[in-house]
Amino acid sequence: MSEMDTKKATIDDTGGLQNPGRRKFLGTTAAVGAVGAAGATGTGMLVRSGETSAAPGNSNAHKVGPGQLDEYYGFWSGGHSGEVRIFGVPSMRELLRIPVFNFDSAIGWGITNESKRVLGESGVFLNGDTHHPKVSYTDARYDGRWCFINDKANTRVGRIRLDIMRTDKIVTIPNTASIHGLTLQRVPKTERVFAAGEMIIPTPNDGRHLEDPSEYWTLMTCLDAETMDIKWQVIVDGNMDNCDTDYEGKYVGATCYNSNRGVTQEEMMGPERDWAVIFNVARIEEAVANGDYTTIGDSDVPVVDGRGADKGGSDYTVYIPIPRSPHGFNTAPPDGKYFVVSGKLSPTCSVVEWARVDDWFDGTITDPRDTVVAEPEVGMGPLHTTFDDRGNAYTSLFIDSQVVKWNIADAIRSYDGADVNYIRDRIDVHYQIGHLKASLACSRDVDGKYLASLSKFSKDRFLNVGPLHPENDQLIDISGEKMELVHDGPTYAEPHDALMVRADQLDPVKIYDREDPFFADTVAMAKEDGVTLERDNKVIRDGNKVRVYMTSIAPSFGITEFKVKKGDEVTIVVTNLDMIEDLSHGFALVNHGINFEVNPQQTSSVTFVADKPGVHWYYCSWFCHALHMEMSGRMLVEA
Ligand code: K7E
Ligand code: CUA
Repeated sequence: MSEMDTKKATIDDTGGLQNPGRRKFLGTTAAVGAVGAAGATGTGMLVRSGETSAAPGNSNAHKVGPGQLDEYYGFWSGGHSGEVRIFGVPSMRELLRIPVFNFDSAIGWGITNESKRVLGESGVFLNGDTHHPKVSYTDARYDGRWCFINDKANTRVGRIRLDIMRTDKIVTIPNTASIHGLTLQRVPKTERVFAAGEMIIPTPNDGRHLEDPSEYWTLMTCLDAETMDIKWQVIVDGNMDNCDTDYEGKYVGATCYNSNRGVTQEEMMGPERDWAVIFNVARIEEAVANGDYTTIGDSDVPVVDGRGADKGGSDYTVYIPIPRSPHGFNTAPPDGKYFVVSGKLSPTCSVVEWARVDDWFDGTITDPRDTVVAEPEVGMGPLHTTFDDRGNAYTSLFIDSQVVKWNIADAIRSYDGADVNYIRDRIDVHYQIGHLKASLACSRDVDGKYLASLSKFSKDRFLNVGPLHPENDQLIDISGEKMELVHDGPTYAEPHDALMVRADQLDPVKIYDREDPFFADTVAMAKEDGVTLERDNKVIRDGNKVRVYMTSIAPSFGITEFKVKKGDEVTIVVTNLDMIEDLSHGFALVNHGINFEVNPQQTSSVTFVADKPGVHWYYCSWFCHALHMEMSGRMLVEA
């Protein structure tokens, strides 16, 4: 028997063409039980050799030798580390960490004045929980401008500039709690960012309705991608989870679990069906323009009322019933004709046609369920779905610890009554997969080459490093008929989602432009002091405020000694005059908790109170030269 024949036999043996997997579908109660058991006892981690795709390598295309460059930039969320990471794909080499909501000792994120301006008032929090990195689009193609990221922990949205790979905006979202889903307008370009509030709270959350969950709500928020101002919010029924947009710039939609707005786990799992809620952006913005909105508490953000699940929707929303506590919401490329909702506590995915959402809003369809065009059974614990360029979907199965490949057109035929097998392949992943993402699968350029599978448990796959195990981010070659596992990659706490951008779609700078807005405020301060940063080394005293302007050129700082008085507020501004790629300096001040990066042509600054009389050395922390160890100086603090 060929590999394909073996596979088919397995599927048939375990219960027919549409069987969700190795065992018969257990029914919803069993499914719910298994969700708990999988994490706690490892029920879902049984070895199942012979049941799934395990074809030996048919290609070495994924190998990236020393000195060779990767084909894709991978943007990985850093989970509750609060950062975003860049991986090279297919090598899965970690290339960079970009702090967003977290403190970062290496580059001084949270220490420098420039990063504190970005963090703003929310910088008092040292943690964040990033889930869904999204790169901006022009005409549904990655345009290399920004990567947006949510903070579930402290209800924020951050933006990373992809030319310098640094965060330049962070916004706290009012009136809602814990931003989970995050997605972007694709067409004509990313002008709007959508942030789905997850947890329900009283609105305003000022002490009223503490014990009355029927008065708890959550909201969808729309931000202006350019200014990061909040444009509007829509109040909805239920909790929102993941979200995505269409390919025409008309809609954003989110999955919803806990449609009866419970506050205990039993209540949240109660309903047999929850829903996907779709927002009609034009109608919402029309209502805002007409003044047809309210505001909540102190916030002046226009809030439109999109509740009405019991009636199927409102002027602004449609609630499409979906079984059961659905999680992932993913629009299928390259044309964006359908979106797929992954059922989580139901072994199904639901395929919805965007054009039928049009039909619902113009009244041609009156039952929101009529927007559903397929509901394939795919396996246990479907969480997220991604796509290739050949009409196939790939769904992560948390409980089964598998990726299942299925064909969308065949699933639609099957839903219409045809006797077809829409399941194409299954592959074991290790273990308890959450997100998965195929190369370019959120864009028109989807290419069906690689799939990143982000598993929550690594168990036995790596050397034991103690009670906290790494996650396991695996790379799967999906270019052929059968999926092929090509790489295990341990990662830290805990990448929920990732996306891949083709290497030629990004063009980061290698050396800062002296006009870069990232440090423009610091440049303006220098100008007021009459200081030209590219030339001057000067100490300026202004009452008890002292500003120390110094250059750095390997292997020296422009100032190697300066004197201040105890209690002075000292601002140190360092400008790296080196023009050589990769020649970064760092500035660390001993016993002051200060260290930060100064990359070629960058200006960085820090402000602190000199409260310890004595001699305090500062040194360059980025190894830059044979005399790097000698690149240092002294701050003398008079008693
Ligand atoms: Cu499934 Cu936050 Cu996208 Cu985690 S969410 S897995
Ligand atoms: Cu400059 Cu090390």
